[in-house]
Amino acid sequence: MEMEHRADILRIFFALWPDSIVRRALSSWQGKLEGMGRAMRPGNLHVTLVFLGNVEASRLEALQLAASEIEASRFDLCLDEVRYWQHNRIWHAAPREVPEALEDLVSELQLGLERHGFDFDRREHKPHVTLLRNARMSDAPAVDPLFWHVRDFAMVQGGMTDYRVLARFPLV
Ligand code: 2AM
Repeated sequence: MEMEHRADILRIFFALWPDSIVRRALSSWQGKLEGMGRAMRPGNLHVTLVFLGNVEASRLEALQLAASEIEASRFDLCLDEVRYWQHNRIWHAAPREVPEALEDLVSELQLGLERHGFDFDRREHKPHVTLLRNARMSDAPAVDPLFWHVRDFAMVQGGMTDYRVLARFPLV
């Protein structure tokens, strides 16, 4: 007798995924905010580019193909501020100036996903790394600017505790 299968649904987003040096620096910024909220696991720190949410496992290959067609340039991202957002109670790291190449990458990715019939969260993109959730406000700690040489982006699966990089796509 044939078993009935429920399609696997995965929580998917595209992100800039830091190397260990950037990760360590961001984790030390979390240390400056100790006690102010729930720190994200250092291994999960990232900048979301496009958030899709639920994607059927059977469509992952098509999604990966869509992302691999993206042609976008490498860039340097300077994270130089730690800020608090009251509306979602998170402390995050952010660039004072958003590089044009980052905005281009997000637009290209959105266009590519649209072309392949994928839906995603269309709210205005505000690049940031969430450091602490369920957090309360205090004075923002001072930080030394952190230079992140962005050479690729990643397709990521969200989980209960850990995020998993499913694929990486080089920038040219
Ligand atoms: P956040 O850190 O500001 O909450 C995984 O959930 C990642 O996708 C997080 O970085 C989260 O941003 C981001 N994200 C963007 N849009 C989202 C949405 N509609 N729901 C959940 N997470 C979203």
